[in-house]
Amino acid sequence: MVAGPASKASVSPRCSLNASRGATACARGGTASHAATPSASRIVAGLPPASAASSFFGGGRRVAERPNTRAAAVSVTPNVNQGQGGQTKAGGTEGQDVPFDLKDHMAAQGKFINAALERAVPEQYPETIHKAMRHTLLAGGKRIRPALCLAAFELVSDLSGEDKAVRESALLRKAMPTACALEMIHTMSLIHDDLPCLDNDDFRRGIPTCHKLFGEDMAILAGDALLALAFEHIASQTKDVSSERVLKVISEIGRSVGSVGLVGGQVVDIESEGKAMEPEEGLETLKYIHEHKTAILLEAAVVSGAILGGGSAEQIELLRGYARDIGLAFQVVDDILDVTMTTEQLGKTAGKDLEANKTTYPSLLGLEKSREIADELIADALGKLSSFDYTRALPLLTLAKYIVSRKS
Ligand code: GRG
Repeated sequence: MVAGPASKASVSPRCSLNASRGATACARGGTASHAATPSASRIVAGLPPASAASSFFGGGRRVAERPNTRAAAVSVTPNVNQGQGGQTKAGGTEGQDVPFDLKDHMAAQGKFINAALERAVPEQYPETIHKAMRHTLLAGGKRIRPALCLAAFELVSDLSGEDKAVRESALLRKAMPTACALEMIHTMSLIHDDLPCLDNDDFRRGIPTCHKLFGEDMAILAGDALLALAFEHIASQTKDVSSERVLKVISEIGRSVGSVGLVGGQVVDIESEGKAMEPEEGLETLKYIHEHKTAILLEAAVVSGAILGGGSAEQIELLRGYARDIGLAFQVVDDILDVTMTTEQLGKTAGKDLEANKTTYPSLLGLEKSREIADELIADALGKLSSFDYTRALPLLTLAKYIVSRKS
């Protein structure tokens, strides 16, 4: 742990986007310092940092080394109470008492997703590119996007009465190809984001970044190949879902990735660096960046799951609203973690935003206000689930909680 108390890490709003890169006049997160980067020799040797990659689920390459993530109680959880060890006792709107253990649920989903990803990207000729594609993909991320897709699918398609084998078979045929595609797209965006021309990062998910091990040429190509495979995988591997629904999913995800999605968010991020803006404009710009770089893929994940599961138009729109809220909250929390956690805790370089003098929620509004915003967004998200069956909505309800309470 690094940073001092919240108040110390808050930064005057006036400093925001008016500060150009490298300018020192603005307060830069008070005393928030960055924890030790893992030793260069470990990275060069291809070894993970001592307490390596973040993975919520288990099952990834390094997961066993990092079982530190537990859904902790948060302040904004109508109907959902977090018990010991991550167990949720759901009072429920009808006064039911439904035990739900997010940690167990995620561990099971994580194994399920990781096995599918392993099958989707086999080692084959040409070996180098497939090794590079698998390197970051199978390094054990939290798998939030595929988990959201599967959870939304299960919420709208009633599988709750089915036994495990029937349930898993339906998920594998209908939703898992899209869940895997979302993780491929997310991973390719991380690989490209880490390149020297963008964020220039040396490690990700607790292991060296793709370009560090395979070179920039292979990292660019690995990202490109993952992006292409993602769409091919949805089109060729989804079974027993109408072509119309599959096309809708491909369109939804395509939009979320392109120039008005992830790429657009990244472009505005690059162009706003060091640009002088009034605080209000700065906050608007930051919201645009977060909504497009981060929230939009979470939205695509939830909406795709709901489309594949046959959700009604009304259900899909409610779930879209839920996803937008948790997506923005996710990035606000990411900004907070950047200044409050260590490199080892995060599995990626901590303090990058501060170092690059980037505008973030904490730098604009301070840590306390940023936490409040994240809590409010999650409360809004939970509200949008209120018309769904409570028990079946538990994975999405608790995932929302996890997003604000996560530590990596
Ligand atoms: C998508 C075509 C295309 C290009 C990419 C580089 C780029 C354009 C966009 C940057 C997107 C980016 C890296 C956004 C940050 C999103 C974010 C919060 C990542 C961290 O997600 P976690 O915490 O990570 O879920 P893990 O490792 O657990 O999966």
